This record gives sequence, structure tokens and C-alpha cells, in this order.
Amino acid sequence: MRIELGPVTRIEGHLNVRTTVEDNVVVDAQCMGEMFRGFEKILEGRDPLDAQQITQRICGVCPYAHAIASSYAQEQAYGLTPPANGRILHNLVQGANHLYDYLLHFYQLSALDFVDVTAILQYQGKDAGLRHLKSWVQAELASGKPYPAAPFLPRLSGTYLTDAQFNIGALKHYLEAMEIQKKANRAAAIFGGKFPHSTGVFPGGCPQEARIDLITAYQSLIREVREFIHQKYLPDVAAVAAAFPEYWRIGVSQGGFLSYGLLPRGPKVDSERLLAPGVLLDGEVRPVDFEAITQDVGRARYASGSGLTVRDSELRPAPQKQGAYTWIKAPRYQGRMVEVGPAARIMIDYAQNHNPTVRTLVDRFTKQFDIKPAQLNSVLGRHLSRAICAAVIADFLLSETERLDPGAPTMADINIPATAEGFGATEASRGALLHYLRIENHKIAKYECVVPTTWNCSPRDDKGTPGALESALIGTKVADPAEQIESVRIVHSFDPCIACSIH
Ligand code: NFE
Repeated sequence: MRIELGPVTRIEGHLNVRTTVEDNVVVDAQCMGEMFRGFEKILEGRDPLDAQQITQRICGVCPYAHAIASSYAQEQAYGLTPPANGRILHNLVQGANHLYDYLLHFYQLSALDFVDVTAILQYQGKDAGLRHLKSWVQAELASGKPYPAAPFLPRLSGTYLTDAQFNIGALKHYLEAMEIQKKANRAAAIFGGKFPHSTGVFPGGCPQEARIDLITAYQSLIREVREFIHQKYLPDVAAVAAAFPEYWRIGVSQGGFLSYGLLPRGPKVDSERLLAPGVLLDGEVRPVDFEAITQDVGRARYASGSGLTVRDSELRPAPQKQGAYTWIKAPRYQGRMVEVGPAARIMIDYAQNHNPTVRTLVDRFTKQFDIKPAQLNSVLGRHLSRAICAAVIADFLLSETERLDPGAPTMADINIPATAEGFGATEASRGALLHYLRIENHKIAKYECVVPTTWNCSPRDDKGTPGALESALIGTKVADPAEQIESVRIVHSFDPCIACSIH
């Protein structure tokens, strides 16, 4: 039986996933990005300083990650190192964007896969937000509309959390999380100029001053976000994990893991990072080599060469290509499939015994749930890893503000050479993000982005190996092949962004 799960909702963009189910088991899966955009072509011939502005338009959710990756690539090309304040401001805006994105993903995009929204009908309390939600759901259900209470109802059939008080509490957090996301975005905009698309992130730093009033405004917003992470987000993820322990074994991807590391602790882009980079293959972490990254297009709608390195990549659309089923390319590391994202970040950092808070939190939760760190490769593992990233980043951002030197420069002078190239690698919330640019005659001659969801939602490569999400779906037992709540929970755990993946 062949089932199209698309368009999968509660993700960024419009992903289609085709599954083939036999005897209630997914035996095949194909991820399909069904649109071409061509950002890399748009960049050709432009002033290099347009790149960190234009690439942000790839996405409204992770724009700062694109601004940062582009800035790192340009810094390498220009031989530029920001002043200490400049790199700290980069970190402050990028880190705040991560916090917003994790909360958005857990509460708005995933929680209602587990939380029973109909519990609101039992609510008798006085909270204005919950009372409003209750009366709205009641009115919608009474309206006779074919899709009452969208986007909450109707929903996929399956088992949801049964404790009414917990469900109502989680719905309260669902509403509060939106206010907290606003605070994270406001914090990012203090030094980034605005959200979503920053006007204030450049190679070499940020033009905003490091003024005391701005620093204290940033701190007070991030403190509120941090408190929500500890008081609500981590406990809510843990409660879902306690109720659905089978999801430590569901949605396991079948390759390695890649992380470029997140948030440099010094002005140089290759300074030690808050979360350590690495490639985890065959149980061993190795250093990342950008030259080992290639992209296959055998099953993608491109006439470009297959297996080309980042530097040699091509973008030649071929909408009618036989045998192709997606506009997403298939990036591979040493020819091998890897998963990127929060679980990769945490597993790679933990395996290197690098960040002490990561170690403490992973040890605490693996003990609490009686799992191994390798089981972070699962639906629950990805949700928990995001919450751990959020806790670690929030602490780091507050400590970074203490290192700002008020009044000292926040940006380096920029001189664009006639000819140069640069790689810029960071972690977007969804995973490893690489930008590459080559400059000729002071203009962009070539630009290439290798983006997190391109890795995770990649199609088969030229050897026939499925992408990370495809591999995590294959083998899943589904109670109802027509609805497949299990498959949708797996897709959501990757937090795909199709806008980014096709870029
Ligand atoms: Ni459009 Fe993005 C992806 C992230 S890349 S959301 O994939 O996170 O920066």
C-alpha cells in the first residue's frame, strides 16, 4: 500500500513523504521537496556583501544562521577577524534565534502530536488564554465545519496523553511559549537590527554598539527565556518521554552524524566552540573536512554533475528528469549518509566529553529514562537534544554578555579582495549549515549552501542509500497505514524546513 503523507503540516514549508506499507510496516519511504528556488544563481555576479542579506531570505525561521554562515565564509575570504565584541554580538543574535526556534518547534510544531488538545473542553479555571481557547474550540466543534478548530482538529488517530491536568498545563505552555519566542526574537533584534531578517549581521561583527542599556535589555529578555526552558520546556519534554517510552526506539536513522560546532568562544571563527564539531562515523568522532562533502543528484531534478564537491557544485534544474522525485540534493560525507541536527550536536559533543553541561544533562536524562546516549538517535532523542541545546545556549548567552566591553568596537573594517574564496560553517537549529563563496573581480562568481534539511531530507544517493529521514521511516510499525501518526511523529522530530532544503 502506497501512502502520500503530504503535505505534512506543522513543518516549515511543504514536504511530501511517500511511504509504502506492507503488513503495517513502512518498507519504503521517499522525501520529496517539490519546488525549485535557485538562491545560489541569484547571488552570482552580485556584491559579496549582499550575500549575508540575500541568503537570509532562504528562510524566515533560521535566517540568522544563514547570515552567520555567510559572514564566516566572507571573513575567511577577506582574511578578517572581528573584534572580540563583534564575535560576541554574532553569538548573541544567533543564539537567541536558536532559543526561539526550539520553543517554536516543540510547542507549536510537535507537542500536539502527543498532547490531547480536547482536554481543554474540561477546563474550569480562570486563565484568560485557556478560557479563550476552550470557548473557541467549543464553538468550532459546534459549527459543523468539515475542518473544525484547525490546525488542532481534526487530527491523526492514535494515542495521546491521558492526564487531563497535564494536557491543560501543556496547552497553557503552548500559549506562553509564543510570548517567550517573542522575547527571544526581541533579544536577537537588539543587536541584529530586526527579526526575522537581520539588517545588522556582517562579516567582521555587528554595527550596533555594545551599550550598557542594550546589554541589560538583552539580559533581562534571555533570563526570562532561560527560566521558561528550565521550568517548562525541559520538564514537558521529559513528561512526553515518560509517557511514550517506545519513541526512544522509533525513528532511528541508519547512518552517521555531522555537526560543525556552534558559537565560537573567541573572535576567530575556528576558536573552540560552545558545542564541539565532529563527524561521528562507526562510533568514532573525527574532525570535519569540507572536502569530504559531495552532493549526489541521481534522484534529484538536476542535470548537474553528481558527486561534486562543494567547490565544484552545479545548479542546473531538470524538472522532467526521469527517475528523480525531489528538488532536494543528496549531500554525503565521504560518500556516506549522515544525520544533522540537535541529536548530532549533542551526541558529538558528549562523545568528546567537551561541554560539561551537555554531559550533566545527558547523564541525568539517560539515567532517568534508562537509555544509552546513542538512543538520542530517535524521536524522543531529537526532542530532548533540542531542549538540552536550549539550556546550554541560554546559559552561554548570558555569560557572553558579561564579556562584552561596552564602548569598544563591534565591527572590523571590510575590504573585499578581487579574488578569494571562503567556507563558513555553523549550526543552524536544524543542523550543519555550510556556505561557500568564490569571489572574482570583487563579485560573487560562485555561491553554494549545503543546508541542514538538505542532509536530513535527502533522497537516495547514487548508491541507492536513503537519506536520514527516509532511513528513519523505513521499518516503522504503523497501527493505521492510512494515517500513520508514527511516521508523522518521526518526520516532526527532524523539524524539516523545505524552504531551506531546496533553497
Ligand atoms: Ni528554514 Fe534552516 C534548515 C535551520 S538552515 S530552517 O534546514 O535551522 O539554516
